[in-house]
Amino acid sequence: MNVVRLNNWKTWAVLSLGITICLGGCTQKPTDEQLEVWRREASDRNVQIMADNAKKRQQREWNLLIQGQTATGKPATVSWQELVELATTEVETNDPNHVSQVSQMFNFQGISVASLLKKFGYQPGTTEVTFVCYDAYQVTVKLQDLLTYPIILAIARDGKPIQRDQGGPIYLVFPHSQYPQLKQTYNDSMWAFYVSHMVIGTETAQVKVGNREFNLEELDKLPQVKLLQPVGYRAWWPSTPIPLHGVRIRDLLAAANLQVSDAEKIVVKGKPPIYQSNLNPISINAADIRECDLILATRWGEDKQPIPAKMGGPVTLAVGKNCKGKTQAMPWVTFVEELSIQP
Ligand SMILES: Nc1nc2c(c(=O)[nH]1)N[C@H]1C(S)=C(S)[C@@H](COP(=O)(O)O)O[C@H]1N2
Ligand SMILES: [Mo]
Repeated sequence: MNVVRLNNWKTWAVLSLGITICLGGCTQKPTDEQLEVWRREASDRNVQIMADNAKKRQQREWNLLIQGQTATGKPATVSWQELVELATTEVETNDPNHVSQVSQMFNFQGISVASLLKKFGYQPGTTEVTFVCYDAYQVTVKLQDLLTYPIILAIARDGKPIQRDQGGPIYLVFPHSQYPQLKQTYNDSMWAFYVSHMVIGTETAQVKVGNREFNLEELDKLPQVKLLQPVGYRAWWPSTPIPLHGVRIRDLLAAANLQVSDAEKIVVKGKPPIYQSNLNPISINAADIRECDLILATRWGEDKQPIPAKMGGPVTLAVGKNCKGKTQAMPWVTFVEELSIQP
């Protein structure tokens, strides 16, 4: 299987700091020197405020969601504060993604995934855990390996928080130096940056459409469609044309008694935070919903296998070849949770 990389996460990861300088409201004409001093003071203050806000935002909002086949089947949210308290495991290793000198060692500090599995439990028969990232990348690790090795969700490197452009604030780290055999199974592509969710096994399918919830049984009762084409997901799918099976979004909207006018859009929400920006939601025109194949897929392959979390399942968006323009170019959303209508 190929790792399909459609987008450059780095462009998404960059935080832009706006700097506003107050030059208005001065009645006496200041000298150029005075202006320069004020400008610098305002700018320094602004940088400080922005940095403080960024720090607060990161601590308040960067939670880790634990979902899927936990012991109770219920999801949980671990706050940043709790993560900091749980981050007691240290791993000395080099970092395949930050190689300045070949053998440079780092001291990573983080939460051992084994301790999270112990805390939240897992249902019998669970074999995998999937880490979902801010940018809609995900990696899947064998449960047995997580129980055997100190694989951690690192929140500090050499005593400092991990910067966003270094994979922080939560970076999945493997003890490569202590257990070199792990490099075979978990190479550099498995070190997941900015992890936002830990999904135990695969969730049960559940999609919110307007005010209604559809489970797999209900989705299966709607007319089933099959698409056959190369997929547009970021990673872990074959690169050859693949059969995808599911339901048309238009049939789903009708089943939920939702009418969409031409002025409205259908917003698709998936688990990864990048899909959930209010400023730039993933949306589809009403006309495209009517006229081309936009489906929520629940199975793949000739043998209609369920879509595992490893591939972004249980429910994913697929865009048919007959869709045009902006819709054709849209991301194929993984871990779909909700469809809603917006003006
Ligand atoms: N969140 C996230 N983590 C990620 C990736 C990504 O796109 N997003 N890419 C993976 C891959 S394929 C590699 S090789 C390494 C380094 O990615 P880079 O070359 O884009 O820095 O990070 C891994 N972790
Ligand atoms: Mo990669």
